[in-house]
Order: sequence, then C-alpha cells, then structure tokens
Amino acid sequence: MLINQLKRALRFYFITDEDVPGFPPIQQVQSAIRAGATIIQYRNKSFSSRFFEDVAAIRNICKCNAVPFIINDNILLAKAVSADGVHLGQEDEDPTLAKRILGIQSIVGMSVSNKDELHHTDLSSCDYIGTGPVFSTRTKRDAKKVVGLSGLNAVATASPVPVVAIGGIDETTAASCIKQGAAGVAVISVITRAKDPFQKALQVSSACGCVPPSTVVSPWNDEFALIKKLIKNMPADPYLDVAPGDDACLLKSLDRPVITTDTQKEGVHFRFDWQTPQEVGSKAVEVALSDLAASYATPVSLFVNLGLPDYISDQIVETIYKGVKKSLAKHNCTLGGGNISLGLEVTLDLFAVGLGRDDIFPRRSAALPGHGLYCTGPLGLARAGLFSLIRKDDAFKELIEKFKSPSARFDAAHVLAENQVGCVIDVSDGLAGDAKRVAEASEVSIELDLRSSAFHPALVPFCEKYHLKPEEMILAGGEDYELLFACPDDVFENVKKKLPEAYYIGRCLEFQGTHMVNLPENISSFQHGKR
Ligand code: TZP
Ligand code: MG
Repeated sequence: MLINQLKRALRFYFITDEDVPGFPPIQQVQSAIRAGATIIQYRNKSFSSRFFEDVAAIRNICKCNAVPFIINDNILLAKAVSADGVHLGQEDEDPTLAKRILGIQSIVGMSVSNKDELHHTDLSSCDYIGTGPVFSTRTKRDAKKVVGLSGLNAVATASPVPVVAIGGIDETTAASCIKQGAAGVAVISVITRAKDPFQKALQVSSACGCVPPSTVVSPWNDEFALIKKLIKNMPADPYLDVAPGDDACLLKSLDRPVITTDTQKEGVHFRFDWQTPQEVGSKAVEVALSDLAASYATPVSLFVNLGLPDYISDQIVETIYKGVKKSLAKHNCTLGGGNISLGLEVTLDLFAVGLGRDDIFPRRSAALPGHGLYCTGPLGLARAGLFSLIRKDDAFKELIEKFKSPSARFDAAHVLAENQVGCVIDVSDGLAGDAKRVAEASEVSIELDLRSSAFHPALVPFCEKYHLKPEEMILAGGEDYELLFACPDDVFENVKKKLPEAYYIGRCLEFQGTHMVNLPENISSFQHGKR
C-alpha cells in the first residue's frame, strides 16, 4: 500500500470491543464498514483459539469490502488469518519481527503515547503510530496520561509516519484531531456502547470526511452463477464454433496453432493493495498474450482457470474480469472458456491459443554470430515500479504504471515479422536472464552494450534516490514485456524505420566459452517470488 493510500485508510479506524453484550465483534465490524470505516482492528485482550472462526469471519468481511484488517498484539493470529497487519504496544513484540513474519508489505502500527515516547521508539519497521489517549477513556484501563489536542499535535508534527489519534474520541472531536495533523481517528466505545451503534458510526464517519459504501458485499458462494456473470456479453469470435458455456469450446481448425500458458498468483505476481482487481485481470492477459506476440502469432482464444479464496466477493471477480475483457478486446482475442475453484489466494492460470504465421516462427535459437541484439522499448522500469510499491513510495508514478500495466507488443512483433527477424524473446525476467537464454539456445556469446541511451529518463532520478545503478535494474529487472531480438544490422535499419523506439543493446559473437561475456558478477535474473 502506498503512503497516501495508507493515510486514507487510517481516516476512520474502528477497533473491536471484546465485551459488549448482544453486540459481538462481527456485527460491530459490519456496522462500522457499512458506515464507512476505512480500516478495522480486531482487539481482544482475552483472545483464545475459540475466537478464531470469528476473526476469520471478520477477515472475510474486510477482504470483500477492500478494508484493511489489523490484529492487535498477536502477530501469529495476524499470520494465521492473513490479516493485512498488526498493531503493537510498547511492551509487545518487535515490529521488525512482525514484518519478518507478515511480510514487508504488511501494515505494522505501534502505540506511541506522547512526544517523549516517540523519541525513544524505533520506527524503522513501523508504518503508522497510534497516539493517545487524546481524551480520557474508560476503554483502556492502563492507558497513559491524557495528551490532549496539543500533545497530539506535538507527536503528529514530529512523527515520520502517519499518526492515528486514539482515546475518548467521538463525532464532536474527530475533526479537530485531524486538524491537529492526525491522518485519522481510532474509536471503540463511542460506537460500540452507543444506543444506536450504526447511526453513531455514520456520525463519526461523516466527521472524518468519509462516505458509507453504497453496498457491503459478501464472499462468492455460487460458482455457476458467477461463471454466468463472467461470460456475459463476450463478443462473438470468428474462430469459435461453440462459445464458452458448454463443457468445452469448439475452435475452427487453425493451420498453425500456437499455444502458451502463464500464471499470475496473488502475493507472488500481484497484490490487491498495489493493483486494482481490473489491473490484475488486464495484466494477466497481457502477460499471457506477450508469449504469442513473441511468437508472431495472432491471438485467437484465451482460457482462464481461476483460484478464488473464500473471502473474495463476486464483485471483485467481476472487476478482475473487466480487466480481462478489456485486454482481450484490445488484442481482438476472445474467451474460450475457464474454470473456478477454491484456492488459498487468488490465482489466474491462463492458456492462450494463437494463429501462427505461415512464413516465420521466431526462435530463441536463431541468433547468429555477427547479429546485433536489439530491444523494442525501455527495460528496468517495471522492476523499479515494483521496488517503489514495496517501499510505499508513490513519487515514481510512471514506473509504477509500467509494473501494473504492461502491454503485449503485437505492434512491434508485426514489424519484426514483416522484416523476417528470426530470433525473438519477450523480456519477462530481465535482460541478463533473457539474453542468456538466447545465447544458450543459439550457442553464441553475447556482449551487452548498455549505453546511457538504454536508460529511460524516468529510471535515472529513481536510481539516484535509492543509490542503485540503472544498468542493474535493466539487467536484473523483470516484467517489462518488451521484445528482445537479434538480426543483421541492415535488417535493423529497416525495423527502425517502423519502430523508432527500438535500440541497440549488444552483439552476438562466436561462442567464447561463456554465454554472457561482460555481465557483472552479482547480477542474477529476476525470479518471481524472490524479491
Ligand atoms: N489506546 C489508547 S486509548 C485506547 C487505546 C486502545 C482506547 C480507545 O478507546 P475509546 O473507547 O475509543 O476511548
Ligand atoms: Mg498491545
């Protein structure tokens, strides 16, 4: 989650109350989210495993409604229910350990009651702090001294991370806490002990400047109804004799079928706090079709096998499919069929069918000594975008966009095919790894030539900020999905007329005993799951 997203999420922070007769935490959370709460914390000082199912149910409600879910104190409970983070007190466990267990992307909050405590707290693994009690409260018996609005302001001014005000806050004081520099307010009893908790939650929500969502959604539970919704309004496909809806689809005969598969997994390839569901769907299609582009094939049909956890709503799946359909329409490809099953995280396994050209099928093994090595567009940007997302840095929007929304380069592939370029690979794993694949398959050596012309302007300030070398991003960074190709120089001259953005990046040589002759030693190619 980027820093501004986190600040927005902290606006109306609802914490469950463990002990309200007739108003259990699940109902509390439902009311709070219906009223517009932007983040939920499960707090139960007498937690035991018998509450586990309740916590998992709250996690489901939060996930379905895209509201981050935080667990108070208990890192392992947060891990067990796949919560988004944990909130720790000064006497609780170490935030660094929390990050190690829950992942660098998790949200870790700490209680810091006043400015003095702030100076003595290591915030290097903290994403936000909770400060208070701002006003007197009976909810936390061991709460420290009331700090008032001035104490809140002192902490908010000095804190390097966003601050949430807590303690005795109600609908009449929420706005003044935000005025003092708090990103938001955390509340318990004003809502849970109110006569009408939902009405009270609406008042707090409005005081925080939040709006209630139009609907509160529930998890998917009917596979067949969901499939019907997903395949509705698919455009007619000239290659499909029988469209999705039957046991299998019937493709018209294809002279040169080109078939490829790819997968996108939540937590490995994408995260919903980085990408919208629509972006996830669209990228999955672009990535799968990129292999068709690198094979000079025209897209025909795509098959999508979805793994869905129990907490995903129909609405989120439909939005993923909005992205799938958008990219399919862009590339004139239709959906041949699919499947849905329960999974631990969202996964999209994709199978793409394309029509190969009669005259040429490019191969990684077709590079010859003397060929130049070229690329259709900038490299390293997607990796830098991913790096920005991991560090919650939204200063480099262009880089983040490159990571989130790649495009299969059918336009470039067409130019290469027309020029009979025989050796192509799409750069999904970084230049070092993908160029090496070409060199190995072609039994040549490659000498890379990373002139500064290969450095996209957006990469330079990013690398300066993080003391990184642009060439390392280009060599090791994955997921750009540009096409890397090898051909004689005169062929490239013709390619360049139609693809002015293509550029020289190295040369193929007779095999020299090693495939990559001038690769820095510490470069290893990008591998999903290893970040
Ligand atoms: N930490 C400082 S004050 C407090 C906590 C958990 C309790 C806040 O509860 P309420 O009911 O909103 O005053
Ligand atoms: Mg605690």
